[in-house]
Amino acid sequence: MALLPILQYPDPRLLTVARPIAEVDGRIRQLIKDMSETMYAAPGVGLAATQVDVHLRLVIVDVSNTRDQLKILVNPEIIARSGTADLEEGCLSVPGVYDKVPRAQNISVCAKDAEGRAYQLEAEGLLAVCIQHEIDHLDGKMFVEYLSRLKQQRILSKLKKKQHRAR
Ligand code: K1U
Ligand code: ZN
Repeated sequence: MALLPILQYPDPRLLTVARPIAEVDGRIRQLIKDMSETMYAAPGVGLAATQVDVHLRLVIVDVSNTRDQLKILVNPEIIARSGTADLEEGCLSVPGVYDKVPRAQNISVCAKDAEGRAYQLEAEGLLAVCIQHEIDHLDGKMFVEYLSRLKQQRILSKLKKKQHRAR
């Protein structure tokens, strides 16, 4: 079992734009295994490779109550969006902060699975919000960037104090 360290905001590595995955090979499948163990242990409902300091376009999500509906999205691309979601989101890289940000309620996303097979997923609600949040991570964008300057400053000062105390 490999639990990977999750980068904590404002670590500048979280701003890196991830590269597409050329081939889904054994190394990527091992990364998927390690990321899923890390996400379930956190616990979280999603994780982007960026958050474990691997700058490749890979996202995993599981929003099920039973925690057995893992979805793997290699090189995900949103091809359609509709509606407006009204959900608070959180982030394993910004612990203790929850807020609403503008997201589509429904999305269609193209991706590859752990065998490198292309598929299309129709997602709504929390699953759709989570996938949008994770793809933002791959593009080096943090959900707090959607919040007001004042909120961002408060979050930064709270997390910096917390990180200082943990040293
Ligand atoms: O990307 C991440 O940092 C993971 C994040 C994903 C997310 C959650 C909610 C809305 C959008 C994106 C989390 O998983 S935060 C933790 C969390 O929300 C949760 C954890 C356990 C059970 C249920 C929710
Ligand atoms: Zn996050």
